[in-house]
Amino acid sequence: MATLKEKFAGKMVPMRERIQKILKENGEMKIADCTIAQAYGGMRSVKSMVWEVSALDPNEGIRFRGFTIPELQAKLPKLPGTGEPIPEGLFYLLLTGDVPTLEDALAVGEEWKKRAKLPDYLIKVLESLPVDMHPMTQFSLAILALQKDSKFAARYRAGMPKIEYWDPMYEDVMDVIAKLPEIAARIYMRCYKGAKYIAPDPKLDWAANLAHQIGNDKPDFYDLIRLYLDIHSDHEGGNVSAHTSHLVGSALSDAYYSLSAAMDGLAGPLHGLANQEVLRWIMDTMKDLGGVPNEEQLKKYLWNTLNSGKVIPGYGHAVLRKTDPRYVAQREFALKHLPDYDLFQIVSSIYKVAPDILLQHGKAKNPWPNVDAHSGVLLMYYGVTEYDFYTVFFGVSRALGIMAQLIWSRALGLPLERPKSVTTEWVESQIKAAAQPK
Ligand code: HAX
Repeated sequence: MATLKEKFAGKMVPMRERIQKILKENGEMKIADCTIAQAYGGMRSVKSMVWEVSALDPNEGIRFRGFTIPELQAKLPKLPGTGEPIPEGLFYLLLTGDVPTLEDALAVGEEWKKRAKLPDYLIKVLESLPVDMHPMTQFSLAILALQKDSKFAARYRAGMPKIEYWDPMYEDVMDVIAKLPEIAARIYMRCYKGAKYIAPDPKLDWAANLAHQIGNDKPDFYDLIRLYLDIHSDHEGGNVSAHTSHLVGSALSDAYYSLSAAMDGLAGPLHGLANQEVLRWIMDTMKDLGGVPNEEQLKKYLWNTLNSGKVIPGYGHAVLRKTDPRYVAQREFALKHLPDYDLFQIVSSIYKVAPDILLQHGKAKNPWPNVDAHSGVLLMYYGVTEYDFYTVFFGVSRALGIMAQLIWSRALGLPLERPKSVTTEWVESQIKAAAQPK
């Protein structure tokens, strides 16, 4: 059996040739124009970056290497007696484009276990942080601290040729992904459980070990974390976390810099932090209304949120125009495992009433729920009540997609990202010139 690294190396040369042919024969072909509104409006829909590992369709949602979430749930390897694919297999798919066997996925897991031990200096860094520092800040700092051991940075300094960049990038990516569950768990146990650390269990898979190290060993919770880490892993290249990692990596910053920066973007409330905001919003609703709200009360509360100039967290999307399939996957998990849970009932009631309200409100282009509308309630059900921590789970998962792409970016020799900016004065001059009679 070829190792993941050998498998990737075999894919790299044909892919380089494929892209060189496209650039040589069709490099000047136009694929997009950018309007003034797009330049001011966060570059929505401007096709100006290549991302190999996943693609997002506004109506259908995410496909990982061409596969929808239900297709992946059927095709990717699962451990005997469990319900969801292990993320080790998803990473293999994202990196190589091929569906792994269980043996392939387990080999990735073994590789990660060998690289998982946290260095002493990192533990000291974590122990030095205030426990009331946001978990995402701690997570980003921990990843950044590991940069000290970057193999890419060391080899670059020693004068590595460009053709070799992918190799130490691969090593850094495998090293950092391996360590994320323990970093996350240490932050959780220190902030919320009096620093009662639990050692990783070598018999468990990468996702189950995260659950285990936060002290939650229910088999259904293991499956929830596997599902969670699979579905949050990637969402094409233009979202804030993915684009940040791509941009930072394009300066030949190593995987640690790139991932830490991506986590800073994920920590924004319009992006990954929305998952904690959803829970905060639901808890505030229950507190203000003195219990589980009925649909009429929810409608009123949703209008109050909008009328006070706030967004409804977990709803809307910059690309999607239908219910997010990641929301649907989590809803199906809830229907199977916790159909009567009161917070799930609230999430379902919001799903019934919020889209119509957002349509009447008339601003959001997409009134449907995104991934973050559902994830917190599932975690809450299994006892992870500290919602400030939720985005860290998202970050552990998101590393899989953006780090697989980072290896590809170095393998393909993608250059420094450097779009052109213009001033408003320049925009006005163009408008004026266009209005002149020809
Ligand atoms: N509630 C209220 N207003 C909303 C809204 C929502 N859920 N979604 C969009 N709008 C508003 C926007 O704020 C914007 O208002 P202004 O014109 O006053 O600025 C208007 O509708 C048009 O926005 P849009 O084009 O539909 O959406 P954007 O592409 O600008 O933004 C967001 C996409 C996801 C940021 C947006 O829908 C939002 O703020 N949603 C709530 C936060 C959220 O759930 N974020 C997580 C998104 C998924 C993700 O990245 N997860 O990590």
